[in-house]
Amino acid sequence: MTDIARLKDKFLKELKKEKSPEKRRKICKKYIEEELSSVFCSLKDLSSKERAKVGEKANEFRKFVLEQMSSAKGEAKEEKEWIDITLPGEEPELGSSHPLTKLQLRCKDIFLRMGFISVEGPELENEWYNFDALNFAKDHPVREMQDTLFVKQEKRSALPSEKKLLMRTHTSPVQVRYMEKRRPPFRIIVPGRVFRNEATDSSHEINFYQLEGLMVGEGVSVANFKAVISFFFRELFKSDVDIRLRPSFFPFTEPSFEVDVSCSLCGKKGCSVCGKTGWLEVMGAGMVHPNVLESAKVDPEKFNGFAFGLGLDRIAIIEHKVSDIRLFYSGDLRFLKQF
Ligand code: FA5
Repeated sequence: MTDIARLKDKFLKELKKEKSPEKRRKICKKYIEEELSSVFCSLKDLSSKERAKVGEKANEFRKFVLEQMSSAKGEAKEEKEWIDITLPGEEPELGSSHPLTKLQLRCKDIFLRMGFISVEGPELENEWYNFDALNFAKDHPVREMQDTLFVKQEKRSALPSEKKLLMRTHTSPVQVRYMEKRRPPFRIIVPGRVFRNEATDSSHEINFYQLEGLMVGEGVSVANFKAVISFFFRELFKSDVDIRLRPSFFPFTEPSFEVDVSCSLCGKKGCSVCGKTGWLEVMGAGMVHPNVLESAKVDPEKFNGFAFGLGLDRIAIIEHKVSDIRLFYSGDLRFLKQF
């Protein structure tokens, strides 16, 4: 028996004794790095004939050890990555619509049933549509930095108001955008996100959702408005919430009013959400100002109409008895998963 044959015999015996693939891999490594390397080192002391013979056998053995080593390595990897296929699979977590999205869809559905169509407008608006076309005076305080989020622009003061950009403060600019391209009669709603530079509290956010409504035609009256919103709230709440109209002011409506809904959180007794009044202001409204119709190239002598802007977040507060508007934007799944 040659030295190499003896070495192989010893190697196989050692390998057979070891069950763990990791340990078998280590034995192979030892034979390559120690045993075989000393065989190769001793080749120089042999005659050239012997060297060729022993060298060939040693190379064959080395190849054999390397094969054993790679199969042990494969087994070790498999052992580590072992999967129990009998375990039940992990269920993927399904997302769901945000409560404000769900509410928006329900509101849309009620208005669509009354013959309104839903349209959209840009969140990045210009001063013309957001203020000028809506009859806001040039020095109206809402145009101040502390109320509105303006976009930084080079040489802004020299730009015409059509080019001065801001984050829209309400959905009303879409009234003009829509009307200027079409002829009455119109019945539209505009759901969307709006932005204000506000100090937040339990009923005020810096970004929130509105749903604008606009109905323009011949002989449209406040009575039509009351009929439309009464039907809307009845359908939405499916219960008897009280509604009241208060005189108000908006530059783009005349006359103007605020619409309040009774606070369901405190049952009209007064709480922090309704500012101790028992009522929550949910909507601004009024008859479209003739100047706005003119801005949109609609003849105010022939046509008139009503418009309203509903605060969706406030409705969600009332409906779900949520104590703070900021929870809707917190991204807290413990809160959101309840809806
Ligand atoms: C407006 O934004 C008018 N564009 C509404 C309008 C449209 C009037 C058409 C006339 C004709 P106001 O600023 O009141 O009006 O906002 C409308 C509603 O948005 C409020 O009634 C309230 O429900 C909601 N709202 C206002 N500010 C906030 C805020 N910071 N956070 C949450 N909701 C708000």
